[in-house]
Amino acid sequence: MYITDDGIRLNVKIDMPENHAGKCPMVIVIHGFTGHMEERHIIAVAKTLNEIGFATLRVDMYGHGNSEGRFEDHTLYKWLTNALTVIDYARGLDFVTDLYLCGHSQGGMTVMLAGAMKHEVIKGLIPLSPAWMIPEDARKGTLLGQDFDPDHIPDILPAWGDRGLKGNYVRVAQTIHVEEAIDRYTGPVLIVHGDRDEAVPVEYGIRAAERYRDCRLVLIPGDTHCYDHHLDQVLDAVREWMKGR
Ligand code: FER
Repeated sequence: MYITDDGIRLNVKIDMPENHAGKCPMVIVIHGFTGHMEERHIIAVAKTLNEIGFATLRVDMYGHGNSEGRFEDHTLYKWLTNALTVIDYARGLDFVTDLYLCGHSQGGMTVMLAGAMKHEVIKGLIPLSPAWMIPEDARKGTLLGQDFDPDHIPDILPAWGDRGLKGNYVRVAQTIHVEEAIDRYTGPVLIVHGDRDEAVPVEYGIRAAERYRDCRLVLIPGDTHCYDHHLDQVLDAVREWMKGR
């Protein structure tokens, strides 16, 4: 199924909770940079939420998965307007009661920003290994394992694999200040982060958790960016925190 955001078709998938009858809360689940809605950890988190009474809406963001837009053209602004559109779509569904946001990595930073922008209607946030070093790194001139002059950004950065990413991604990222978004969101937050994360230093999960007003932090000992070793512990953390909400 597709939702259209300003002419761009976004692939979305809604999964209802088991034994569903009537209204229920919903969690929007967003993948990371180069990711998509069918990744193992994204599906697993959605399924866990479905098991404890939450509907989920997974979405492929601009330039990712089966959504429109080219990867090289994606920026955090585009992802943010995608998120706002999906939030409004979910709010318009007649079976949806409370609305939560969950995102992994770049999707985690996206829900931190979108949650602040829509704080009146977002009941809780689950940033998983949130990649909120991206704006800071963009200002310093180091992204994707490459260094560049932050005042003379290349037109194209070679991204992971054989993909390129336009310098506009960096220019947009340089304008974003995640600390302000953290301060603006006063609802409950769960952050989960592997302490051997090779892509997003675990210090970012820790720092965000310290700064949020109401945050539970679950560190997964020995685990990686996509939870190769202990995905079950991530799911336990999500289940425990969401149960009873
Ligand atoms: C980077 C490191 C990590 C980066 C992006 C990420 C754009 C995001 C990872 C993810 O979303 O999984 O240098 O540059």
